[in-house]
Amino acid sequence: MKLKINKKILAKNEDCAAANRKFLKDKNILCINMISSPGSGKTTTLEKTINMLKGKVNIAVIEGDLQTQLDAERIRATGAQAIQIETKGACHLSAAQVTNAIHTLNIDQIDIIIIENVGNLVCPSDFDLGEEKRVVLVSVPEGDEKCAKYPKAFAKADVLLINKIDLLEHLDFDVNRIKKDALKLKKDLKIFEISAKTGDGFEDWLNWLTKTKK
Ligand SMILES: Nc1nc2c(ncn2[C@@H]2O[C@H](COP(=O)(O)OP(=O)(O)O)[C@@H](O)[C@H]2O)c(=O)[nH]1
Ligand SMILES: [Mg+2]
Ligand SMILES: [Zn+2]
Repeated sequence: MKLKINKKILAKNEDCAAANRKFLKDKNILCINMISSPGSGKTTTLEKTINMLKGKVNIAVIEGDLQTQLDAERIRATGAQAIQIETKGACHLSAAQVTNAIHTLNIDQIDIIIIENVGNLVCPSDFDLGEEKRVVLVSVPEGDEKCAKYPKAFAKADVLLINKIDLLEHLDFDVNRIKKDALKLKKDLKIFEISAKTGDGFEDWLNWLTKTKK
């Protein structure tokens, strides 16, 4: 019974995601779904990305959190548009919530919409939001076993961002291990090592982003 209901929910979500994808494609907007654990640095990475591309690429953000408008406020402080979805307890975003958010944004001047999903490496992987590309982010303090433990998040991603590399010298985090594990799950995964704090490694990530937009 439970399985049947889950299948139905996922099928309905797929329809909605397909409609989002078509709508954004017609408007020539690149949409990215960003997935990671809480605190790994999604919002900080987005702030840095927006600031570094200012005047060149216009980015809007859809924020997902259980509650509060805090992340949307951080993004707005950069000058970019941000819509906050408060899921009121749900641990992932659904495509229908994203549809509403897209229609709340002023999308006339937007090149890229980045969705910061609810901090969770588990069920967001199962919910297509209508994105063109999926980015999974892992940070150094979380440990290098994340791919092994949460394979689906990596197998379905196009990009892996390894964040907080400024902390590598303080922690036992084997970058090669996580890269090897990730590439086993997805052989053409693009991997960038970054520090959202210092801006290290951003050049390659931003190049990928701007190239993918074209
Ligand atoms: N040292 C260091 N701290 C970072 C980096 N990126 C984010 N942080 C810190 O990690 C914490 C969580 O960041 P946040 O962007 O809110 O994570 P989110 O929950 O994934 O959106 C904050 O205290 C950030 O300042 C980084 O590259 N290096
Ligand atoms: Mg955040
Ligand atoms: Zn969930």
